Amino acid sequence: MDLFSQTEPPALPFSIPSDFNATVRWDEALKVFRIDLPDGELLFADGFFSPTFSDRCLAYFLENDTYDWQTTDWRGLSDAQLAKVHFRNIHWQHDRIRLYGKTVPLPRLSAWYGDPGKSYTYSGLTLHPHPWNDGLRTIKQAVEPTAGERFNSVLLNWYRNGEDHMSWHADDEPELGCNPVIASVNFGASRDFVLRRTDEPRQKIKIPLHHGSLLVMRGALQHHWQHSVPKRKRVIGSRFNLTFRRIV
Ligand SMILES: O=C(O)CCC(=O)C(=O)O
Repeated sequence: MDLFSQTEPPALPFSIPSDFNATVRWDEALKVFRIDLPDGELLFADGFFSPTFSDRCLAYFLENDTYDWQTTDWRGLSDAQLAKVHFRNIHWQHDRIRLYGKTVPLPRLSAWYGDPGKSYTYSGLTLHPHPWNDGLRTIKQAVEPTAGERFNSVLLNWYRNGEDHMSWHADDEPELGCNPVIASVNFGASRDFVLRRTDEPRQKIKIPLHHGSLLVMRGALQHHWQHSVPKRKRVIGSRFNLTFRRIV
C-alpha cells in the first residue's frame, strides 16, 4: 500500500442545478458535505447513523402493544384504530388543520418532544412538548456536535407510506429565531426532500434522504428557500423524519 496515497473525497450523491452556483466540499473532520447555496447552507451525510443504530430506531418509533410494527399497513388503519394503539416510546398523534374552510387530517402523523415550556405553533396548531426520552436524547446528542447547535426540541414526522407527504413551506416561525439551525434525521423508507428558492420556484434541488442520513439547514435558508416532501406512490414502507430545533 502506498502510505502517501490520499483517499479521494466522496462525491455528492445528488446533483444541484448549476444555475444555483452552489459550492460543495467534503468536510473530512465532520464527515459531511458542506453545501453553500446562495442565501443558505446545508450539511449532508448519507450514512450518518450506522445501519444497526438506524434499524433500532425504526423499532423504537413503532413498538406497540397491538400490531406487528414491521408488517402492518399503518395507513390502512382508521384514526379510531390508531387511537387505541399504545406506542411504547413515542406519543404519535394525527393532527387536523383548517384548510380552505375545512378541517382535514394532516397527511402524516407527528409528535413534539422538548424541554419544558418549548411549545411550537405551525399551520394553526400549537404543540406542547412531551418530555425527552432516552432514545430521542441519544439521537439529539449524536447530531449536536455536527450541527453546531444545542437543540431543545424535536418534531417527529411519520410518513406511513408514499401517500403521506409534506407540502411546500419554510421553517420560519418566530419562535425558531432569525436564522435557525435545523438538523433533519431520517430513518426507514427513502424519500425525496425537495428545495426551491422562494423567488424562483421552478428550479429545484432534489435530495434523496436515506435510512440513517442527516441534513442540516442553516444560515438564511428559511428566508429564501422552501422545502417539501412530495408523494411517492411506489413507496410502501414507513419513513421517520426528526427535525431537531432550538426554540428561542
Ligand atoms: O420530512 C422531512 O424531511 C421534512 C420535514 C419538515 O419539513 C418539517 O418538519 O418542517
